[in-house]
Amino acid sequence: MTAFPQREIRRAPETRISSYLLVEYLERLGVEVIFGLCGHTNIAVLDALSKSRIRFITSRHEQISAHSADGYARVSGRPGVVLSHLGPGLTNAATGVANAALDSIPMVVIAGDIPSHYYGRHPHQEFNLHQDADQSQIYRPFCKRVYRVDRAGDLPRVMERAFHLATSGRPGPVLVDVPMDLFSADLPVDAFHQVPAEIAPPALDPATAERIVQMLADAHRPLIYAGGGVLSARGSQELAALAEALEVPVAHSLMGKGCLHEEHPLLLGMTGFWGTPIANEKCRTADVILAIGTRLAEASSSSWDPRFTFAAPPTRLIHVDADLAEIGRNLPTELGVVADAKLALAALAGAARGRAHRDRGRIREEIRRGRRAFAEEWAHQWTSDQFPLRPERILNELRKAVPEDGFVVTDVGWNKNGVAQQFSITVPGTFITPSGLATMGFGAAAVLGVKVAAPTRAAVALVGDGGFGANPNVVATAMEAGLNVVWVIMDNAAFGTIAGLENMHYGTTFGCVFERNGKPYRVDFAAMARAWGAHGVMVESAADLGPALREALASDRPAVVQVPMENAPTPTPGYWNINDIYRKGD
Ligand SMILES: Cc1ncc(C[n+]2csc(CCOP(=O)(O)OP(=O)(O)O)c2C)c(N)n1
Repeated sequence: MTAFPQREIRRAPETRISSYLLVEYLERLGVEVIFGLCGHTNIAVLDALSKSRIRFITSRHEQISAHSADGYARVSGRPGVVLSHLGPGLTNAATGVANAALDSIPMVVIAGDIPSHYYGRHPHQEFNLHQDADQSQIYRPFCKRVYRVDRAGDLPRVMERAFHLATSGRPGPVLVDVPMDLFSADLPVDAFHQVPAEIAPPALDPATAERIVQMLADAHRPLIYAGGGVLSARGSQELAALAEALEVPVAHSLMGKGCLHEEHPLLLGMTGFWGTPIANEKCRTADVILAIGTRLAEASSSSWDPRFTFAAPPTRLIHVDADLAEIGRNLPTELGVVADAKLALAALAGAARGRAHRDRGRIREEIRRGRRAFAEEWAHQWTSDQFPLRPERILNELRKAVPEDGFVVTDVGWNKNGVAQQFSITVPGTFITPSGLATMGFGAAAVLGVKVAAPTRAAVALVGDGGFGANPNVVATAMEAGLNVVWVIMDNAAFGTIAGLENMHYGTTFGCVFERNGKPYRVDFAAMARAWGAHGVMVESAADLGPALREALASDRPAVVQVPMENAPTPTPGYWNINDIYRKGD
């Protein structure tokens, strides 16, 4: 019998619709929640999500989705994922994504775009004034990478790259822009086979660790300056071990708040414009500073003016950061190291253990006295009974009501500056704030993602009435998603921080206060919360606040506690160059 070669029978590979494969891939990557808002370009993904174990949290504004994803990422340590519609959906989300970018928060934004076959025909909701299907360009200045997917077959590879880039090195947002028809295309069932590689973060080599430890040990007035990178790397224990081994005081940036227990005897506090005098003074007079996980940003560095916070030189600066581009940018740097903050601190603490160091005199006593002297300036305000309340009284009641491991999420305004300066944070990572972009509207929305990431812990947003008013429909999202967060609104009937600044320089608060017929105009946000089915209380005396907070924290619903407050400025022991710029005309 003649043996004929077997003819290969070619079958079409088994395929499925891409959006279902995409969602299964996200499940495999460990995505547990997606924040977003619907549109005709992304409902294919929504249908796939409806069949998956990934939770979808819808909001009433894409900025809320992006801030919530940001809050979720900060607490969970996983990338936040946002699903957006094209055009106005993506532009609405932009502020939240940009805020995440400037605070180095890992995020993947998946956006629908116009159908690919309408390219060049200017279809509905497309940005095309300079180029067809151009929406992804809007995200270029603040994304680590912007991907536009042109073929369905590219989607798996692009998704893998997006998660890889968002989470590795210096984390940040990545946009994946997908023509809507590609969500309904057929793909081989195994198309999404590649997952991001596990990355071993860069460590500090032993010789450099030895050199840095020796510089710190020999220094007369050494100092460690900790930034948000220490917290995102979960490096607080290693930081404490290094500081204690060499008896080196620790100051921190805004993002570094909480890097050490507030009562740690070597903790100086925050630097810069809204910092503390002792932290600014010790930084300015240090002979060696080890800055780690920080970009030495303007506000925390008193606009880099050597008279206030950092004077390098003569200070010799060592700078350890995940991002090479940050090193040497703002201050002359003697030694730069690209390393993960936790690994670097572990190596340094190991090298420092048992090491002889120069006598630090009475550094702990100096810190204690310096911190106490500044705190005494406002001590009487912490118990003030005045109504509308003093902001310090609000902080006092909040600190007593929120468990130590509860989260305090701020916005911008008195809330951010006051908490960073005066509020005790004892558990690392429980202070969440928008630093780089300082976005009004962040706090009220980010708290939702914080609660999703840590559902059993208290989550409180401390926000101004201006900031809360930017997007009050966060309450609706919290109600629908069953997120029992608390918003504490410091209500001074103004964009108070800017009103104070304008008044200081121009003698007016024009355009910065809320008025109707010449009188302060207050929105009853507590009533609004009740209208949405949430718990809402308007505080009517200083004595009301403590019980109101406890009731809100114990509530089985989201809660708004609105607190009428005096518009008083936060103390500014540092410097900000803007104050030298304003000129008043005739
Ligand atoms: C989106 C956005 N717009 C404008 C600003 C400028 N800004 C900084 S603080 C502030 C006032 C915030 O007012 P409020 O939330 O009431 O807090 P307060 O200053 O009264 O404590 C404004 C408008 C900003 N940071 N973000």
